[in-house]
Amino acid sequence: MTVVYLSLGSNVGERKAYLNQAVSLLNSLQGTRITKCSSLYETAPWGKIDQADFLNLCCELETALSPQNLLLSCQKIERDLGRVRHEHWGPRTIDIDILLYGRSVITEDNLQVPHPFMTERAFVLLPLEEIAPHLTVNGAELRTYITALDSTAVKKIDAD
Ligand code: PH2
Ligand code: MG
Ligand code: MG
Repeated sequence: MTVVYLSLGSNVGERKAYLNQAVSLLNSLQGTRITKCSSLYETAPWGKIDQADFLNLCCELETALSPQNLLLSCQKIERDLGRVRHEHWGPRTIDIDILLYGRSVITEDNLQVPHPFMTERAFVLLPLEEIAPHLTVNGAELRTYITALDSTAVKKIDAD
């Protein structure tokens, strides 16, 4: 079993429902179980800023799936939840990104781990720090990256 961290985001339609459904579908993948899930975070769009705000979360899971099979499974869940790929970094019902796969470093055409932008994105680092405060990425603690970023547009939503 490998411990994996994922980032999930939605900025179209019933955002919270899409995230909940995605987490539940991830938990039912073969040989996979969700072990931690962060709070929801309301976040301003990053990168391509002329689109609606996102809800983001991070989760931890244990899986027997290989990185490529986990990627295929995440892409199938994205399709099943109505994701249509229009434009790079554009609006989406659900996006599931593999952040970390154990301590593996993966540099394949369709999969880079650690996720190449994770250390620049407060919408990834804050929920990730909530569930895994002691993680290090590329040799540095999450806090080190967070301190260097503007996280004012990443707001934790209280559970209801
Ligand atoms: N995802 C992106 C691009 N920009 N911004 C926020 N706040 N949240 C996201 O999940 C996000 C983004 C590409 O996947
Ligand atoms: Mg993404
Ligand atoms: Mg993605």
